[in-house]
Amino acid sequence: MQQLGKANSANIETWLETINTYNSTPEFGTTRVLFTEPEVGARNYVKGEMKKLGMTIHEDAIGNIFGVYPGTDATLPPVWTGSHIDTVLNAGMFDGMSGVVAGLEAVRLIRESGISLRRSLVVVVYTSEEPTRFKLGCLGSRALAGKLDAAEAATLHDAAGKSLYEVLEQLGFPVQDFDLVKKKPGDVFAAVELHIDQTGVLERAGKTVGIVKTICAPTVLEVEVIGRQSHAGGTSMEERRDAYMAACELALVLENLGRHSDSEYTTVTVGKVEVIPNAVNVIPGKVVFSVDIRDCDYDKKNELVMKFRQAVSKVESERGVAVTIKMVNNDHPMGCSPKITQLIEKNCCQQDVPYMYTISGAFHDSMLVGDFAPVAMIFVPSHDGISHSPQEWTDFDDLAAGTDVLTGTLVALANA
Ligand code: HGY
Ligand code: MN
Ligand code: MN
Repeated sequence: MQQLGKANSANIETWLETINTYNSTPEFGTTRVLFTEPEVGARNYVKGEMKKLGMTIHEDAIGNIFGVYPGTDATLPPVWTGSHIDTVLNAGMFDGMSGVVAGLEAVRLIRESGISLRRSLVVVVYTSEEPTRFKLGCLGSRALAGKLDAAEAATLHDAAGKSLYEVLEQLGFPVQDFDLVKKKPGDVFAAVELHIDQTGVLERAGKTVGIVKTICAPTVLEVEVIGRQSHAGGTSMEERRDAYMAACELALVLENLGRHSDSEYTTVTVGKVEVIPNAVNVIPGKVVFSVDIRDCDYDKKNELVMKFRQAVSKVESERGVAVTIKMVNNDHPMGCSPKITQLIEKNCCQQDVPYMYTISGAFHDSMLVGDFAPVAMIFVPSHDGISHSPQEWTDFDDLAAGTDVLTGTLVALANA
């Protein structure tokens, strides 16, 4: 009986360390923004590693990379694994990359074992899971789910005013085939993503694997506050229409709504603030700030947005400012497939890997892939719960153990 070997943590470390060299901020963490030189370099490196593993490679119109390890029956819908390799600004080296590397290691183990798979196994590198360049996350998986088409890609602009569509076209992606990106239910048999926990839950519980039950979803707003720019010394406190103070009041309203939500998974973040003209002795006339609201209960998330809108009207009338709210995205939480989570649990038990069920406060590509395929996620511990930071860390042995559970699960699905 052919046996799967054990994942090699040194292998995983080498892959992650090498991907990490494709970085535009080596002086402070890792920054690999969609379709910038480091990210294109990392894409090419990963494709090279896929080829070494005997995989054939396909890329779609939005730049999703599919590394295919062939099964014996090409007519059967494949099994997917994978994640993203783009990052937030000054990130760590594990968020996303862990899932891509675990997929490569799973293929290496299966190939070396001689075990044949009925269904092909596809390692996917999803385009731009992070909203860093175009303010919207999960661009590749969103297009796969049919929630981002060519016309919408032309309306997403980066800070330089370039649209996603233009960038794709300039890089030579087949934008004319954008409509072919979308997958329909049945096209993919199952999709399992390994990812770091990005909280301290697993580490505090002493568990090596987290089996995700539900993936929380974001509602992202862009809030513009227009007041009246005027002199810091010449304008009395009564006659001011200070856009920044109004924005601060709204931010505290949001924090209060988040803290007093009756859903334990509600989070509210104001992460990005633009103050205009941003001068020491000028009362800001305009402020634009981001709002990132998460929950695994869609209705509760919408209820919080509605309460925020009510608070906006109050601040407008009391402060004499004008506020506009642009909804960037309002995603649905995604439940993971119990069929697959039970398979993951079975592999944890067979391999004697300590595990627990958990919820993902972070969003992931699986949140959208779940629109057309049954999904599940395997978390591995983040040290001190730190992520989206240069201090992000996951032990390579934990990554190897998570990869062994992933590999066992993928083989079972591919031969189901
Ligand atoms: O923001 C998120 O939840 C993900 O890490 N991009
Ligand atoms: Mn992230
Ligand atoms: Mn991620």
